Amino acid sequence: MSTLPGKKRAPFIVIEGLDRSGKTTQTSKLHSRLTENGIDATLVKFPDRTTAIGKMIDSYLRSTSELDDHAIHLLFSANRWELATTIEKLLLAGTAVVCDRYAFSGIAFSASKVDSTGAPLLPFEWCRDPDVGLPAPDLVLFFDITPEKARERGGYGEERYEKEEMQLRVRNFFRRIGEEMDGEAQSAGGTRWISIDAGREREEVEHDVWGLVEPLVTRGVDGPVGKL
Ligand code: T5A
Ligand code: NA
Repeated sequence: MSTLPGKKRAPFIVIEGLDRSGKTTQTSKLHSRLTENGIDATLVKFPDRTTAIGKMIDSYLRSTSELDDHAIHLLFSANRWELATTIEKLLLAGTAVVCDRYAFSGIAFSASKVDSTGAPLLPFEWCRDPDVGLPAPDLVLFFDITPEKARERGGYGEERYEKEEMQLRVRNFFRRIGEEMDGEAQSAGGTRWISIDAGREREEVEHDVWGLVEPLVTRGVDGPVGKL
């Protein structure tokens, strides 16, 4: 049952960022802290590797299968559409949704893929299209980290995109998306995009995340769920 005042709905909060920036650590901390404070919250993660589509994504990421670049991009998006109605219903019922990666990862990673000459494989606009119409987050916390800091955390793993040059391109695309979002949010009252220095101690990052999220979940959000 919702604990929000009046006709307000709960907020949709996304934590985005580079690989090893601490998204999973902080989304799960945030979810527990909300619950401990008596606030209804659900934790969601993309890719959701448990669904049929998610299993195809998982084997692609672990390089046990090959897929056309367009096809895998559309699967990542389809994996979000599988949960779109659920997310919207939760928010309207007063349950905050905390999400570990979302459409911005979809765009930034696919747009960063290049051929052997360094030319982009997929146009930025094409990468954006399949996610148009998905529930829009009210707040995106972008976890920024340098490759040097990521390396200190045991470095990138074995998965397909966990290479330093790829991560640098992804970082630039995330910044471009953030700048565009900021402009739109100011005019249309849409998504707020806030960059967080994720290279610091866990407790410092947690403190900043809570400071941004707590007022939003307590106040609630007016109006319907936005659309990307
Ligand atoms: N992808 C994803 C797409 O291409 N398209 C899409 O549409 C989507 C949704 C897998 C890949 O898929 C791509 C992006 C990815 O390349 P994933 O499953 O989210 O995506 O990736 P994971 O491997 O699960 O997670 P990440 O590598 O992104 O790591 P996290 O979640 O950012 O970091 P976390 O919390 O697991 O922490 C990493 C390590 O650092 C430590 C942790 O204990 C852990 O060991 N750590 C810290 N150490 C020091 N200081 C801190 N502040 C720390 N915080 C955490
Ligand atoms: Na993660």
